[in-house]
Amino acid sequence: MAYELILLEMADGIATISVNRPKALNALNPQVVEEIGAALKEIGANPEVRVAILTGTGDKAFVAGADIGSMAQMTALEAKRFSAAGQEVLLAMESAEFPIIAAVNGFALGGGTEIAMACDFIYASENAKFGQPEINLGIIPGFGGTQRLARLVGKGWARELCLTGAIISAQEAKEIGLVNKVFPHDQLLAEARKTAKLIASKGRAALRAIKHTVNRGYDVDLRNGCAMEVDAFAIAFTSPDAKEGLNAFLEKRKPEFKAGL
Ligand code: DAK
Repeated sequence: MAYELILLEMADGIATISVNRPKALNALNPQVVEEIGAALKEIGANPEVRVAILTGTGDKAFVAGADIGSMAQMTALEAKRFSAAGQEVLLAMESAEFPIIAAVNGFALGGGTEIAMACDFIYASENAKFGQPEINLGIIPGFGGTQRLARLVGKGWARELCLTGAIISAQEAKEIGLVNKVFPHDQLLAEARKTAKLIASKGRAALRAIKHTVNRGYDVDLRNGCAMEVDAFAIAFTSPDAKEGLNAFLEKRKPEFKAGL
């Protein structure tokens, strides 16, 4: 598919999706949401790709939220469709067979924080800013913000951020557990790529099993989560990668994981 509002690059086992509307601070309109969904499918169909990075173009914004101009003109039905499409894409990110790293290079507000939270973890540059300012527009988060934020940083912070609309720095976001690591602005993408490269060197079946078990297990009680892990372990164990990993250790060499399972 030809993309107009995102850039998709796939090289060395790593896909990079960049939301590309820098003049609108990469705000999400229905077309951006649709193109991200299409990109996820294209990446999933490429057996060479093991990991993805989501970022924004320009120096100022990752994603400054849902596009307020296009939202203001929506009928209730269009707003419902937009919300449903957004939720579907974010769920597709979580159930994708490859991990996704959010490289937050500037404003990640509203839908921006929400889409970052649907990634597997977040790296941010020092100038990144996070928040759920929907309350200032008289609305509430519509792409799962009330849910994912509470799960990631706890109900107290989720309530404070959603109720006040406060914007927090990358460092504060790190302190509350929203962000894993903060880097100088010009090093963010290189650092995200370094971690992506490390992940891309691992076995595909194990990557998928870990991602799915953490995500699905988080929503159930410990006993059921551990039962999911038992099944996922067995599936990963039967992959050629598991054989390679175990043999490589015994033969005192580095494993070479091919795209297994
Ligand atoms: N939408 C559309 N355009 C935006 C935008 C946005 N979210 N954010 C920035 N822009 C545009 C600005 O209008 C401006 O365009 P021009 O005037 O140059 O044409 C350009 O980007 C540069 O922005 P500023 O001139 O404002 O730049 P500043 O550095 O002065 O300020 C800022 C940066 C990020 C603090 C400010 O732009 C800002 O406050 N932006 C809005 C941030 C925001 O409130 N984001 C949350 C949006 S609400 C739902 C589904 C999802 C959602 C809700 C419902 N369903 C359908 C139910 C999610 C909602 C949200 O995300």
